Amino acid sequence: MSIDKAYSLAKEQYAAIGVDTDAAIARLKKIPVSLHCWQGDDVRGFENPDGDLTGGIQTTGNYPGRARTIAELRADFEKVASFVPGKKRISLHAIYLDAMGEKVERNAVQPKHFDSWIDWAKKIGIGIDFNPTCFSHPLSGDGFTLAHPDPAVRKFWIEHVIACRKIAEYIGRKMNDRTMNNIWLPDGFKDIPVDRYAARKRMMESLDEILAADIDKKYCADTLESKLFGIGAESCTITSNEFCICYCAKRGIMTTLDAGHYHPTEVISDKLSSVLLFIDEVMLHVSRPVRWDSDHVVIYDDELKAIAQEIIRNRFEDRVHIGLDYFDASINRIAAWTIGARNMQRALLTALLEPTEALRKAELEGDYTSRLALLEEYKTYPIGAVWDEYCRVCGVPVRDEWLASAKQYEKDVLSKR
Ligand code: RNT
Ligand code: ZN
Repeated sequence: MSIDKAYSLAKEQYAAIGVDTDAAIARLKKIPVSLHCWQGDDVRGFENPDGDLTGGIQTTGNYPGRARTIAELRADFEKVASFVPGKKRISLHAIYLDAMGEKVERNAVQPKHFDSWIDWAKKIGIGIDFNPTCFSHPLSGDGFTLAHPDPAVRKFWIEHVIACRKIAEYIGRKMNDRTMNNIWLPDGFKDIPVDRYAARKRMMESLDEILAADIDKKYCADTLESKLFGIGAESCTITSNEFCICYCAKRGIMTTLDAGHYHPTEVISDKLSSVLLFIDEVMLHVSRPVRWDSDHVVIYDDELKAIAQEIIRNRFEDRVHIGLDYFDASINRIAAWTIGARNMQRALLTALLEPTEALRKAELEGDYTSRLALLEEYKTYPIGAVWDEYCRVCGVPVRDEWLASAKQYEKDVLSKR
């Protein structure tokens, strides 16, 4: 059946429960999703592409064809962008700098190292977000950066993160946009520490020093990402959930909720409504933890749908900034990127096709029977037909058409690397 025909039937079916599918599509088109650059090259970056990934995070797999240069990563990203509907941003890490052949120390990274990224992003019509890189470096080798007991090491990382705030501000100004500056620290103890308080106090003081730098908040929004544990930091992670939530609420900055950074039965979909009562804006790292922070490709599962529902039901799209964070090196990376990004969009659309007010009313009236019955029935409404129409109007491949194109790109480009 043609997309048109299926869409008009779906439109009718949704109209019967009070859902305007055209309005849903129009609203979805405005919600940006920040695609993480690091799916393209296994978090290596261009500072030292042959160096080891450290900081307690790991990519697994050695599928051929990863991007080895800035040009390759940009070409790959453009391919992905052509497969993913909706408004897109790219989330860059400091190690993805364009050093123009020079060796640039982390604490000396400058706005000019991102000029070529800005030009490219403008050209392809996407926004940019930023991340300091406090890992994969000799001075983070013993597992500590901003909370390091040695003041000289702390100073180095404080300088790096301040440099990154300036870069984010510069990008925001150049692009007439607000760039998220997402700060994640790997700091933690492998084994049981004696003085957790002192380490966390050092972290707090370093962050305070970083935030004291004069940066225009109009262009740069700082956000701090917590974590439960990392490989090699199993016994105590300094920037734990409690640390970050308290810090961000008290200091008035954003916080980042990464779907893989909590105990296995905790979900970030349940955290948003609490956090947003006390913190103005939140960044998400949408990921898929499998038993641990494994960063599997995001699939269209219950938690992804629940995250989208929390945003859409409460009209939080201006307060919740959606970013993706996963890295799978065991399958075609372009496909991995695309699958997760399309799923994020698909989940948002699914949430937009819900007659929320009617469900809310049932809940308020204590009619939990209707609430459950209807939620289950709506699951098999013709979401796919609306999704196909959305892809069509966005000018991206419909259904699995993108896969053949990704395979062709693999044959023509990736396999030759
Ligand atoms: C690590 C954090 C962090 C990184 C990226 C590369 O556990 O999730 O966000 O994945 O910054
Ligand atoms: Zn993350």
